[in-house]
Amino acid sequence: MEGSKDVSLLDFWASVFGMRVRIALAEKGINYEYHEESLQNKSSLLLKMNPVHKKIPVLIHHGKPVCESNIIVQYIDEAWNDKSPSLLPSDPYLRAQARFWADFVDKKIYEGGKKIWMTSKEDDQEVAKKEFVDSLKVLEGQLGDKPYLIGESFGYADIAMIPFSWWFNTLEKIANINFEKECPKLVSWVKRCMEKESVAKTIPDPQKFYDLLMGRQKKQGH
Ligand code: GS8
Repeated sequence: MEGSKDVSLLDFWASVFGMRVRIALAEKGINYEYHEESLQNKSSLLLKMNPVHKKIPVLIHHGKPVCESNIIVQYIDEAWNDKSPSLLPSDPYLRAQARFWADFVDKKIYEGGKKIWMTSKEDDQEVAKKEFVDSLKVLEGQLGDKPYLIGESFGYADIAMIPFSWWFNTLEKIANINFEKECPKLVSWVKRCMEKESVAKTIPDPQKFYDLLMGRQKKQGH
């Protein structure tokens, strides 16, 4: 039996990337030691374990680091392949599909969402908002009438995307996006995912994202 000392996670509570890893570990029922990092004052352990990017999350298994959230989730699935559920499908084509959509989330949803509050000009914000909503609609097209992004079970692509739903409430307030109207099936998918304990206990209260963003903007003088 592996003790929790063999597995540690360097993370930051508000990180959507860290949340992916926390959800995957919870899905597999893996015990681990959680280390909260300060991103303004990174620990020497983080700098040693992720010297390339110096970013969280980092999973440390038997003293060896694994970096980059989506890579960590794949590692968890492979290193604990004896534990159910499998996060990636067994069919190679479906595995490729799952990876494609997780990559889409990084490129379009993360980048697109961030742009909405990073751009100060109103016109640019409108463009960013449209791009973001369009990307959500593309994702909703992939979902179709399936319960989860790749099929019948919650897995890798869902784990890549679900942490971003933490932003929705704030984007409704600051950018006037009506998610229920724009992408109702995706909203139902969020609710379905939230019924999983692994997800519900990982995604913080939406108000906390609003407070974080407002605090940050105040500091930057917006
Ligand atoms: C992104 C991790 C990341 O941006 C992944 O793990 O998927 N592609 C990576 N981590 C941020 C915190 S979350 O916004 C981070 O550690 N930033 C510290 C820094 O940039 O110095």
